[in-house]
Amino acid sequence: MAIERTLSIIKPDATRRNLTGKINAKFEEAGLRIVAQKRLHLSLEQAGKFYEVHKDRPFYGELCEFMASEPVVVQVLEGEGAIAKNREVMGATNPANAADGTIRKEFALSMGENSVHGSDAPETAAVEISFFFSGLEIVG
Ligand code: RTP
Ligand code: MG
Repeated sequence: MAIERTLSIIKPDATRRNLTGKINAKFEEAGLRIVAQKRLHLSLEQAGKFYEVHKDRPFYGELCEFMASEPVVVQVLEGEGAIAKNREVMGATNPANAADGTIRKEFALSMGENSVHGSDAPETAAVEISFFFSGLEIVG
């Protein structure tokens, strides 16, 4: 399988509870390398732009407000099949359905406050990585 890069976000419910290191350990244990990382406090406008694909969904307003409520950690993860592997390590969107050992099973509070974001396909990964990082900031 090819080496891929994917965009990951450690969401405000996790940064608030000081879980950045524990979540990063899950990525590294799964063979994903953190090749770029920074902590940001998104504005409501930035969160809205990042989640624009969801703008017609009923949870859009709540999602954007949550993502702008407290700092996030944005990161690029690299590895073999990194996009699918990261989704596997994250677990299902709703923590009640997440498999044992996944980040969301262990740490998520609810469907909204679910601790992590991960790109869902190669096309979205490319767009989402360039939303936050320049090529110079990614060191593989
Ligand atoms: P993400 O984009 O954050 O990695 O999560 P995902 O692919 O598993 O889920 P997606 O369908 O893309 O939804 C994006 C985020 O919106 C929030 N959400 N809330 N209240 C609700 O019904 C609801 N549905 C989705 C979650 O925070 C989800 O991660
Ligand atoms: Mg998604």
